[in-house]
Amino acid sequence: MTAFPDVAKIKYEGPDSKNPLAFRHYNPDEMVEGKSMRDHLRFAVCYWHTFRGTGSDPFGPGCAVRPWEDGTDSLDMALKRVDVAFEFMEKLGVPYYCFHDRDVSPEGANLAETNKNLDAVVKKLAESQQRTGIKLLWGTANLFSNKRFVHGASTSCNADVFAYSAAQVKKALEVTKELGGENYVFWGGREGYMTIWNTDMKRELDHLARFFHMAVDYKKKIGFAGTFLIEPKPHEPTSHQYDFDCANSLAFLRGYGLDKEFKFNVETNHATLAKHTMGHELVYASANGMLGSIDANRGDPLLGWDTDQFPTDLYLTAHTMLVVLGQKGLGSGGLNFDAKVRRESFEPIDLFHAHVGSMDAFAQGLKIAAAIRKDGLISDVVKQRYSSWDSGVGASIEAGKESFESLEAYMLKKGDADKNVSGRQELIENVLNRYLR
Ligand code: XLS
Ligand code: NI
Ligand code: NI
Repeated sequence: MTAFPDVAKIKYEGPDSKNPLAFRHYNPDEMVEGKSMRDHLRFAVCYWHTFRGTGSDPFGPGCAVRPWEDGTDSLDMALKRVDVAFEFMEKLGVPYYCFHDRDVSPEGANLAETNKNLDAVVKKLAESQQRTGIKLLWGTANLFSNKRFVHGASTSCNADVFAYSAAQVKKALEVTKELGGENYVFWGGREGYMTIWNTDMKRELDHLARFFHMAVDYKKKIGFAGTFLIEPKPHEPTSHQYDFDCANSLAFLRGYGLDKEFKFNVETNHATLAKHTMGHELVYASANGMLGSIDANRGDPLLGWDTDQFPTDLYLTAHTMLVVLGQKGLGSGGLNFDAKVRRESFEPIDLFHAHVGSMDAFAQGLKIAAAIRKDGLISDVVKQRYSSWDSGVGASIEAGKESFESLEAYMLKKGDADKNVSGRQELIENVLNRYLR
């Protein structure tokens, strides 16, 4: 059985290729700054959108054509779907995938049955990984779809739901470890609130921290060597999510003594929902040593929700890769396409177009970022802009040798600050465009 009979393995054909099912830039073995594109980009396909997405939106049900689906959420279907997923990923040539427990296997009548279902699918996932060489970038638990999570999971007002969530994450950690997962992600789901009037915020935050501490303890106990990643998101589904953005999440982690145990999985559309650019979130996380992985997608400037579109904007991919190169890679992290095809793109082939285009956009972004770094034109402008800190009073302040009194004496003697120089934004933007030809 093949799910994609019309698609052969996607190959690199070079920038002049007109073949929509070929890479024009993603050439896995091509070396950039001494490392292969494959190792720089560490692409992952996400199971939830790509193999469970139906095209439903708040205004209508799913309409995606998926001939291999039998319309059930049965264990049998879950097992068949693994073959579809691995056929897709092998043809695409991605090294990694990511999943939530409930994407890959259905819930049973109780926790024990649910875990049993998961074990059956994990067995097949392990065999498929073995056969294809495709690896697990990260695993996670879905603590938001089932109605028991209506008030959240670890921040629920119902202590039993906290307990259920702990049991579920325990199991998800075990299977992630079993499958050689390189990270484990915590996205808040419904960890937040709809109205402050019914919410004991302090208690909920304490519970969230308690949950993370338990997860860290269990990680150490079972010897899971992957990285723990928090995925910030400011809103949706709740009106105020607790892991709002990178700065807010870092403050939370530090406040509860958890910051050494986690990094961030930064998602483009979450950054923009927080009224940040992706660039802001990436640089903030990276500057604090917290950039662990990326959920690569984009939003729609005219729609106020997490549209999770495939990223094709070269300004975005080039800047993202500039930050990644700047910190010498993502370590155990990667670029996970947490993205879904539009509802209007309902044919199976659209899944290939979407991934091929975004992989190419990131490969091109990587080449652009490397060229920007090589030329140094932009970094020279930035360096020049801060040159007053390289010597004299600037260097002395940075070295911690000055005080309010000494700086007052310095300025009284000098009379006024040196003249400012231009920020050169337009110049930088023009230089940038030279690389995006
Ligand atoms: C939802 C999140 C989710 C996480 C994994 O907005 O992006 O898909 O990546 O739980
Ligand atoms: Ni995500
Ligand atoms: Ni998201």
